[in-house]
Amino acid sequence: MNEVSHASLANAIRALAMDAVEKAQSGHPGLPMGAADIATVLFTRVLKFNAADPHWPDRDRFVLSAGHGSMLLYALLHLTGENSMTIEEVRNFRQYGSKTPGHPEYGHTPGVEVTTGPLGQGLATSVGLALAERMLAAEFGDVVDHRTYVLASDGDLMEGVSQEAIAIAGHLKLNRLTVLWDDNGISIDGPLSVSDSVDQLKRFEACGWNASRVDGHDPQAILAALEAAQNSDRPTLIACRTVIGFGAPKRAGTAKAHGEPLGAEEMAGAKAALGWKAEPFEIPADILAVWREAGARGAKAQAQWEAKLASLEPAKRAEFLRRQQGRLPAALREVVAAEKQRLAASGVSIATRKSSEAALKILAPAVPELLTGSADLTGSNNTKVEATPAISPGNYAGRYIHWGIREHGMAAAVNGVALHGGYIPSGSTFLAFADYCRPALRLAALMGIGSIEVMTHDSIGLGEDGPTHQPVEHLASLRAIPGLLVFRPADATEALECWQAALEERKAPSVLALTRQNLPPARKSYVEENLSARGAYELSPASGPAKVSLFASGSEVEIALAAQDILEAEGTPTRVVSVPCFELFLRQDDAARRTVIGQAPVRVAVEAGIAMGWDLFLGREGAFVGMTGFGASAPYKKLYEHFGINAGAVAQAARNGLKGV
Ligand SMILES: Cc1ncc(C[n+]2csc(CCOP(=O)(O)OP(=O)(O)O)c2C)c(N)n1
Ligand SMILES: [Mg+2]
Repeated sequence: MNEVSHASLANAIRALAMDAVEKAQSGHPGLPMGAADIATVLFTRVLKFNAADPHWPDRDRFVLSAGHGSMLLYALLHLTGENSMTIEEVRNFRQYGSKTPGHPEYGHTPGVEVTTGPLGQGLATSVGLALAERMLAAEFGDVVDHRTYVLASDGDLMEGVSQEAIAIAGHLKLNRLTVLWDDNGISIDGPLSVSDSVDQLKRFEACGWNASRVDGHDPQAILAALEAAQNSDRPTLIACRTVIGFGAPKRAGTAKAHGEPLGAEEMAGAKAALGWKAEPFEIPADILAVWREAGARGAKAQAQWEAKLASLEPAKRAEFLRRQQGRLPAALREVVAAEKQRLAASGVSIATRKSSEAALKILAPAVPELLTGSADLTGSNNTKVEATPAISPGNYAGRYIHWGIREHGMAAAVNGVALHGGYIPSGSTFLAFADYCRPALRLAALMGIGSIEVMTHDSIGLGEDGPTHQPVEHLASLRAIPGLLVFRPADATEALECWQAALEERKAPSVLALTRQNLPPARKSYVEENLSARGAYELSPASGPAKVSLFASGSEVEIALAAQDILEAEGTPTRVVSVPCFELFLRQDDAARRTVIGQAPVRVAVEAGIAMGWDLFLGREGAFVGMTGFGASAPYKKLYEHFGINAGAVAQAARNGLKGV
């Protein structure tokens, strides 16, 4: 039946993009018009997908890293027949509540694999998608057998995170990852030559990739390059030379095509040049039919895959499905309960990075989907345990990833692994370098995915390495990201509970902030409930109706408990509230929150960080003991004294408060 030309298929994308941007009077027509030929070849000839089931686990992943070109993706979803992407949705481009927001949003629009828009993130996240596919295949065999395709723009390749991403992908030989570069030589400020002269092919080759250049408007050349990529032993870059705004008489090939509506005249000129005669938002039936056929092509492959899945040995199939569906193993709660009972009796002082390692020794065998890794700080982050052997290039049977010194690339790839399904991925670094991960953490929170980052050396308590390495504003700045769970456990029991809470929370990312220095046990008796999962709870009650409430997280809980002893000895009934996670506390209902905050007239919080955010517990009257500037290089006990973060200071702050009562 295929009498419809390639050009007509591609022009359908161009027309929808022009129409939608024009109607919204906002958006980016240049990329969809320029990359329409690439996308048409990929979706009609190569990509394994079934538009009727965008969640089919063995589909190829397509990531539009250049999220500003969102209309390309929405046009593809509509044309191939993804159910929810009706023409109405396309008409409502960028309007409130539509499935067609300004940039593609995962979880909002079926068929969007990754939220993109911040340039570079999509590309870096795709490394995790491609890695998860190889690792899952190593575990489950050819029931996992798909590829990852990325459409990246100049901006994606200029962003620093792209270097981390392509370096680790090349090193790991992720040969099922293919990047199609929309090589149009244009960015917002004009020709790329105003700001860039990198030889991208050489750059990718130097990172262990195949790289070739094709005419991005020649379907045969694009297809040949995509086919060559299928047989590669390394990841592939295909530089597709394109003209931004292809077809627009005046704006094609210029920055003017990038991010504004073409206007009636230019649009009419473009449609005339392309030979597109249909009304706005109308796709001629013969053209739509071919697109829908492409969208349905994967149904057969999916049926074959279902048969393959059915023929798996039953226990393996059940495990595969459990992992795909994100259901945790029943063993998790059992091992946590047993370990908590052991810890309640143990009484040892230990750094929370070490108690996190101890937790992993229990959790990793019980939760086989848990992956760990580190950005070259394995011995400091304590995230590698016996049950998590490292993967290596070409050998993906393992559960630990040496990311190298690439925190941003790690955090983005961890998101990709989480998005892929089948794993609960975690990375690790020092908390001071959370800033290097921040764009990916923010996207994880926005996407609502359960990535985990272990961040050790969480305060001046790390000591001698000094202020470059001592987090001060980091806890506050991470807590500022909506939905991100920032855990700061106070002892071994809380560390285990925080790990459990992070594992059980599959719709929000978590950061576990852990100490370098030893901490005594704060919890001395066994409670079955995960108290840390409440976010805050009364750890130590007052001897009578409390006059003072002390709030603390992590290593400063010890200080709060010592201050409580001082105040109680002076006859002031004082309680201590441990605050392992603000965000989970905020999820409690009003009454529960009020109970934890309590009625005591004086409130003091202590944390070896800045005060920002603690008003949640302190209100306007409370006092804060913490940091107001950067740390210093010295043994940590000296630093706590120097910066006045100690039991005496907390007790004094309480006494000062009591004077005013
Ligand atoms: C991290 C980040 N910085 C800046 C932007 C704003 N921005 C959107 S597109 C773009 C560059 C456009 O050039 P290119 O990536 O080549 O896309 P094209 O214009 O070719 O479609 C910029 C700076 C962004 N989306 N993300
Ligand atoms: Mg460009």
